[in-house]
Amino acid sequence: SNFSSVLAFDLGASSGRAIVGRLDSEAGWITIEEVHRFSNDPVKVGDRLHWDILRLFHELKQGILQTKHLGYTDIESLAIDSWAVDFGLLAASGELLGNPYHYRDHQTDNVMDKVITSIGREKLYATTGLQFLQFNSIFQLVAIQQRNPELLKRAETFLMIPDLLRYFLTGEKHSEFTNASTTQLLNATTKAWDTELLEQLGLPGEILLQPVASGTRVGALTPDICEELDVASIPVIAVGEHDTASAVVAVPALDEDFAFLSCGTWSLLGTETDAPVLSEQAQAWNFTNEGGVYGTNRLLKNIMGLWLIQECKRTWDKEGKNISFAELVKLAEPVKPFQFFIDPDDDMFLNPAHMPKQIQQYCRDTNQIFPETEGEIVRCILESLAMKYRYIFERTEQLTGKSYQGLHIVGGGIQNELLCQFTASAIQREVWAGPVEGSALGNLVVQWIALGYIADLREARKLIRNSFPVKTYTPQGSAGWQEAYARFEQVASRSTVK
Ligand code: ADP
Ligand code: LRH
Repeated sequence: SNFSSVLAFDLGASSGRAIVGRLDSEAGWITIEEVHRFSNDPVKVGDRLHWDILRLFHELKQGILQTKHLGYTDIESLAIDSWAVDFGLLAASGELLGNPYHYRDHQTDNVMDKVITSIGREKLYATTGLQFLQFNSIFQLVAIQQRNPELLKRAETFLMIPDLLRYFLTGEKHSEFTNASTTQLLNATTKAWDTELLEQLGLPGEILLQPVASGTRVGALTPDICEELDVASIPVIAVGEHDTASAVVAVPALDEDFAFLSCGTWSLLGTETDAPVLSEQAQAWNFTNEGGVYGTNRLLKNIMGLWLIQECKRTWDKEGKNISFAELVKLAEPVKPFQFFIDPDDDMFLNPAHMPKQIQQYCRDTNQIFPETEGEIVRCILESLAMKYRYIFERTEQLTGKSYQGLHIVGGGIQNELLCQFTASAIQREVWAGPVEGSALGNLVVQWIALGYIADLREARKLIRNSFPVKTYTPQGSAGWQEAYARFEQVASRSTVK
């Protein structure tokens, strides 16, 4: 038949979803149905912050059950993608050792600087091509080694979050390439674990598995799981298991050269290149080179993103206010523009106890008046994010020597239309928003490429372009944004290397 159905699990830092995709290869048309959605709530125990990994595994099972209950009996494969950098450690018995840490756990505070001192900043960047973020797996491993060396001693296998959940489903242990590239332990040139770096840090290289290419079949549901869920076995594919790798697969670009913003908990802004960009300028601006599917490279920068709003919302929810994201945007809309700015990427916003107070503190520290109402705080965040997008967009153009006509935005953040409009106005180019389920779609189409239904990445992007709406935003009020950008830059220059 011309039809194929596959199942994608896309786990973001704020929520996860199971999405069935149906491809009509004759008509060149994809449809999707969200069969299950669940929140992803980190859990703090003592000083440590963890992911609730068994709950997430439970939700994967619920997703498989829901798929069956909705009548999809012809699922040809499934795949998982998730946020990057985090991992679980397995004992020799194959059992999970402890609960994986959340990348915002404070155990890595101050670890990065020590590693940089011992290895050298230039050397680390030249070797791995990765931006310095204090939570990269390399720094998490060094933090564990210092704080809880017994854990590392007992570990026999290191598995990134999607590798781990896939192992729970299939019983097979594999490391997938795109996610491995976010550890800062993979060599950007050879695409293999950098043994010299591991040795220098005294990390146990033997727990790392050689990465498999994205789009590789890596097992099937175990007989036990099939029996428990009463389903037939389903083949499992390692897609671009880093959610950002999958999101960029789904950018509906017609040109070879395009700029993208993957907009969710994080904002990842950059472009796709053929090879890592390791120039002095890229290092000075702390741009990253992450592995993509089918030999692509992502040159991009992490921007703190909608985490800032999520955390304000969580604080206000605790106070019993329960304001939805849509309502928060409505509150921000009538607020007078350009009154206060933050640099979203200041370290002080990575994981503060009280985000609204932290934002006010930043404004005080930079001699500005500060936002007080919920609407003012959200306005401050959205304008500052749009300004930071411009800052990184311009630097992306400078690094590649290319000029982009507009910016593609994918991910849950495009539901925030005020942010999309601000972004177009800030960058003075068009913004093309869609699809909203970028990572899940990227996950689905790589499964279809692996199964032989879609020829390649180019055809996949064309199919997505045909099947899902893209909304265009055009710049407005350019003089005001231009003048305000100068003030944003001045305020943000207070922050250290960004
Ligand atoms: P992740 O995959 O990182 O968990 P998503 O891509 O699902 O994140 O995006 C979630 C974000 O999208 C929320 O934090 C929120 O800011 C934004 N969002 C979701 N729904 C809406 C809405 N109706 N209006 C405005 N913003 C929204
Ligand atoms: C986005 C993301 C991003 C990483 C961060 C940890 O979900 O994968 O690409 O930097 O989470």
